[in-house]
Amino acid sequence: LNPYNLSRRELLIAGGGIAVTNLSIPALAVETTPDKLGKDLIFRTTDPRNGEPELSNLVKSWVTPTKHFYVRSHAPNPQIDVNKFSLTVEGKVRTPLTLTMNQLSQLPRHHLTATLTCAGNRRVEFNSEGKVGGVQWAAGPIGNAKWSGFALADVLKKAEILEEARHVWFEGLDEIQRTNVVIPFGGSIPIEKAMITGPIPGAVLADQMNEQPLSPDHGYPLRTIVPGYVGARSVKWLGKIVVSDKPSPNHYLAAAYKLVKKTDPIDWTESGPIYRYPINGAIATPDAGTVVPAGRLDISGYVLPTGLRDSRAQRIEISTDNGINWTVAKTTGQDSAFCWQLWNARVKVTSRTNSLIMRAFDSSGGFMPQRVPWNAKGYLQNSWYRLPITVS
Ligand SMILES: Nc1nc2c(c(=O)[nH]1)N[C@H]1C(S)=C(S)[C@@H](COP(=O)(O)O)O[C@H]1N2
Ligand SMILES: [Mo]
Repeated sequence: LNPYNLSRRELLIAGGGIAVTNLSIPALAVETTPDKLGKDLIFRTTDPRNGEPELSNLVKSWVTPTKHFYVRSHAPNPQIDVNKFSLTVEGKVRTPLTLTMNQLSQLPRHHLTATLTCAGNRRVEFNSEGKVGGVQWAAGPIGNAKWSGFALADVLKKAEILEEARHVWFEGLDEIQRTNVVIPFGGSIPIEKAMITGPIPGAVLADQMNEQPLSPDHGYPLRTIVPGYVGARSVKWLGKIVVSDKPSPNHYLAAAYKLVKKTDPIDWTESGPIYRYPINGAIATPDAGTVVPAGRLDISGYVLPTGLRDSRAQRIEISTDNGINWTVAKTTGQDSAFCWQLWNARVKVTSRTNSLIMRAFDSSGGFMPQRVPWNAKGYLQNSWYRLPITVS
């Protein structure tokens, strides 16, 4: 009855055997104090910093406050002196560039709200079929923030890309210790995505999050934001852009972030890198393991439609009887491109209810399937979200 790998302490907080008597009040959020870097998260690892918010905190607002926005880092935050900082643009370009923050600021500024989600969101749910590697994420490594910065396309136009350009590589200024080498985090996106202009560019070089300069955890002073793609493509502490005819050879594009079954090298070669994220969602309140009386129960959560410009959440459904009957939930946030939606529903639970199930559909044909095949790295877990509860 504990598929979310919650610690005993978290379970006590979640249920504690205390019946929730006032059904209109969702389970109480845990009041905690932000850490030195302003984060109010459950840290799965502290060095490097990997933390996700309590789910009840996550769905309090459509725009996620920075203190409740997950952090996923592969190495300690690099210390960057913004006065010495510059972004290099090289490779298949006519005019290689070195841009200071001041020079970048000459470009037109773009503001957009977009959801970032880790490909490992809900990873722990795979463990019942076989332990998966990586940070043991529940459903919290996702957030919707206001980003501000410069269109990657504007920078690439300035650099004048050559005919043979096919991919744009990003390289961070962090130093990740792998077995025998130290490497930066990196990745790439296809040139077609990189060159998209307009109000929501294909990629943004962001220097602000939620109307503040980026915090050290989120990539200060500059990061990529790639709407519609898994978080790993949004490289933090961005130091270098390379235009190439090939995808990035960086480990985090060429090897990690693939759906593989085993240690078979054929599997790794056959499967391509993950770019776009599929639809996903979760029930955020009440907490897993909550004890409730039979009757009406208010629940809430989030849904993220497929990472396509025109995809919107279409139908969010809840079942209290293991998927026989479904109740349609109401959305409560904004319908905006590349953004999640929040939802709530009032359902009826009976003494036979042992879990709540959530699934969703989007306008681009995406849906949360009943099951997804296990993969060794635990990526893209977007099956029906099951929340165990006890009806007293
Ligand atoms: N330089 C750098 N960029 C990075 C990472 C990293 O470890 N180093 N992690 C990536 C991953 S896996 C995710 S999910 C997002 C998380 O962004 P956040 O920490 O701002 O939430 O950043 C991506 N960009
Ligand atoms: Mo991630």
